[in-house]
Amino acid sequence: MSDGTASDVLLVTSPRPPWISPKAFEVSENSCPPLGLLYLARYLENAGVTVRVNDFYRFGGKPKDVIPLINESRPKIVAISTLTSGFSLAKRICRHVKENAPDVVTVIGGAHATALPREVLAEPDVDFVVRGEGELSLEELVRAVLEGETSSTSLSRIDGIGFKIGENAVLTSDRRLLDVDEIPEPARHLVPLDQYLQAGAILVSRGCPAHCFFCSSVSFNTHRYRFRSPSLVVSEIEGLHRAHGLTEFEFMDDVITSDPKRLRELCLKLQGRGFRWACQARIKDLEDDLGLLDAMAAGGCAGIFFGVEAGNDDVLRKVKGLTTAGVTKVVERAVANHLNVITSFMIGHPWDTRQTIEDTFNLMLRLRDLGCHTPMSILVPFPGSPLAQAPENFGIRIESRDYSDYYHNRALLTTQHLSREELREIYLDLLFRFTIDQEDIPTRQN
Ligand code: B12
Ligand code: SF4
Repeated sequence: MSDGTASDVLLVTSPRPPWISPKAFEVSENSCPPLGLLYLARYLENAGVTVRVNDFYRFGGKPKDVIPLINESRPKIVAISTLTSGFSLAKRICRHVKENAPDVVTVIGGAHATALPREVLAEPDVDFVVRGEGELSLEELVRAVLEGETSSTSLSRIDGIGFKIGENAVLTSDRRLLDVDEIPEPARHLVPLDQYLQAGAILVSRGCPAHCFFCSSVSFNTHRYRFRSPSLVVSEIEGLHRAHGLTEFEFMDDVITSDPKRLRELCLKLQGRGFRWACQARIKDLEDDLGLLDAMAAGGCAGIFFGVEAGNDDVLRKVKGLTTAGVTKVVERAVANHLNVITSFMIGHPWDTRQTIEDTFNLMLRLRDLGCHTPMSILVPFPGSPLAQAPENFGIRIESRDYSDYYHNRALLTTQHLSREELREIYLDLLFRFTIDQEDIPTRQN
């Protein structure tokens, strides 16, 4: 990861918050190569730019650990990937960069910068943000910086970025979404792949067509779902198998089931190859197409993650357009196909009362009896989601703007029915009742 040679661009992930135990990274879900950064790195390398990647999130470290890295590789640009919860640490990385190498340009990209570009640019040590898919935007920005073409006129021509003129933030036009079949494979050689438990992490698609009120996916993909050509996916899988001996893969997509035709084609191509894979899927896509689950199982699917989110029919309909009967039907078929099923739940929806949460708990128990893992979390108002953009439309008050608290086990909201304190108390009570005979900690959202 750190070979000590000079590089034009240093790409880093924001470190994990100090309160997360290193043990959490011994769990496979938390040990995934930073695909977003590796896609960016591939574009930069293809453009002749030298790049170094440091994954603080996976391998630990503090914001100040960027200092030896910049001393060693003397980059012109330090670019940081962060989600909302890592933003305060990303800011501190920028501060250390500016204190130690004031001429180095700082860039922040990822979900948080996409949702709140002006807020991120208001930080004195942040020079640029990149909004949405970053491959082309970063490549053009890096070229402009390396060639000294950083007048506001030149920068304004680069879509998908934000920069400052004096105190004012300027956002350029949105970047058009990429053709997913033209995106080269991530530059996995820039990280020690064998040190990730999910070394076989791969993206089959980008985007999600759904409209969940709590999800920030829309700020990225404007509901456009783009499934890669199955033959390209297979060739990436074969490449990973040849180079690293991998036979187990994790499809990291928001959802994998929203283009059933392409998914069936992919499953057919993978059938009988001996590869096993896990993915996230939408129950809505499968409700009327249970055969897709059979095709997935035949194609090597061994694990499936569903964001069910609620167990009361009224709430479930508002949150996901689903019924508990529909959920059970799909889950039963997945179980019948011997898939390892994770059904994830949230409490604290705008319509949740103590009684509907009890219904959620009961559905969790029923699904557990079917053999599912059932993690549970509290609704978090992630920036960029419809909920965060207009909480009043949902009768919600956001009680904390401390983004380092934006994790799924934190109570951050007061709803029309439940206070923040009540939500926290109910959550702990449910966890206690649930974990008496089973430990389940939420790690992923869908
Ligand atoms: C896989 C995944 C994980 C994995 C692995 C993450 C990893 N190593 O990349 C794990 C399980 C660890 C994980 C954990 C969490 N995740 Co997660 N995760 C995802 C998921 C499903 C896919 C990520 C991915 O690979 N995307 C594909 C790549 C190509 O996109 P990308 O990473 O966003 O990168 C592109 C752009 O963002 C941009 N970009 C990104 N970084 C940078 C940096 C620079 C400098 C530039 C220029 C551009 C740029 O360019 C990239 C290429 O186009 C996303 C949903 C999604 N579709 O993104 C949620 C998502 C990112 N996760 C989310 C959340 C909330 C979490 C957790 C907080 C959950 C929790 N436990 O409470 C944790 C926090 C982890 C952390 N780092 O702090 C939210 C983020 C919301 C937010 N505003 O913070 C998302 C968007 C899901 C959602 N819809 O709500 N996650
Ligand atoms: S929560 Fe999942 S299904 Fe809903 S919009 Fe987000 S990615 Fe799509």
